[in-house]
Amino acid sequence: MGDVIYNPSNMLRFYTAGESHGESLVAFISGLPAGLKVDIEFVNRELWRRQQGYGRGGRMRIERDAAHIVSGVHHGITIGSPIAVLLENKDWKNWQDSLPVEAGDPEKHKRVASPRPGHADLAGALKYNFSEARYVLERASARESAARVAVGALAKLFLRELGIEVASHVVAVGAAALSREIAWKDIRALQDREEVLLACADAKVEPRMKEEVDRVLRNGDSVGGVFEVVAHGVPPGLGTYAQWDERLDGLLAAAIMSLQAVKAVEIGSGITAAAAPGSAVHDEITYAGGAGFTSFTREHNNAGGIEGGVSNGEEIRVRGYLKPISTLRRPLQSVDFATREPVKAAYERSDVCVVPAAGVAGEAMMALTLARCALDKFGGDSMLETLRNFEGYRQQLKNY
Ligand code: EPS
Repeated sequence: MGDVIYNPSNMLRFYTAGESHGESLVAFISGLPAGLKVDIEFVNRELWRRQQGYGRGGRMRIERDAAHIVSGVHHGITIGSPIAVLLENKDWKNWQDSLPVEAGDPEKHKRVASPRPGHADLAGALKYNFSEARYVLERASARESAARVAVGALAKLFLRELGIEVASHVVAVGAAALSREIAWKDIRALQDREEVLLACADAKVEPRMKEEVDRVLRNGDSVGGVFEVVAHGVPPGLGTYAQWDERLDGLLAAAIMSLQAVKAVEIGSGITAAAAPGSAVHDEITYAGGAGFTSFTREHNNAGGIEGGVSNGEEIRVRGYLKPISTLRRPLQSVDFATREPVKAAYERSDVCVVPAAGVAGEAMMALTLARCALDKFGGDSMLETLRNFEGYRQQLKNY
């Protein structure tokens, strides 16, 4: 297996580059088999979905994200070589003088005079030895998640060939929260909405979520929340307990936790399970037939589709818990980088709620993680080979 912690895959690798107000974002993905159809409209729709949601700031009126694929795809299919995707920052034209690649005019630089509590500003400035936080926020910004969504969409197209789909919904915004589990078909249906308010599947709870956003908007504050990402149609057997860094739950937790502003990750009903007796938590097993990969069935899915670090054939459900956005219109106390005097934290145009957008980025991370594990299990340099291997495994499960 691989030699990089939390990247056990020899096959699928991806990276991003780009600053929030730089010329463009770049995403790179290597290891997708040849012969995968690339539906660029689907990729752009995913990018559009990430830009939606009530509580976004002015920046989303400037950007109109679109994927510009520059390598690895020809005649509408992957050719097995690395894929690079560019996403133009439309806002770049407003930053060319203040954030140039060349030395430029130092008078025009836009310093971030005081670090925002909760943001990477202070930790990043100390780490990289910057006298202020401009370069820190440029890369720490959640704008980067657009690049992940672009390659995540390619991972979704790959998974689709295996019959696996990934979708998300918003479980909570501030104190407004769902009190029931939402079925897959209702979560899936959210993707087709042409207007996204808070990506909540419950028509009674969504207006309460909007009220939470309205309240913080009035107060110059911000709000966090919880999104859930669900993968449907996942076969049993992705990930393994055989080695700590190959466990699917660990990989997914790291993938979701790596998203900007996520401070906790839950798999299935992991948080409430900690306070419940085992008899109420574990999902009893029956053998009743059905449409799944095997005839083993479960009454419920508290495990979130993963037992022992291995997918068990149920839906995979992972929740990301977002802290409130750290840029506040009524800023918290901080310290001036130059004078060390007490001042209010810097304020720049900002979102006040990004839970639906984070859910879309969470889908991308789930899709990339599952695609990586599927390729580790099934391999293949071409889709023909991958699908043949997958079909052989499916038959093996049927015959079990
Ligand atoms: C962000 C600050 C805001 C957000 C940005 C994330 O950017 P700006 O300062 O340019 O208004 O809009 O999110 C995006 C640009 C995006 O595409 O999601 C931050 O500091 O994290």
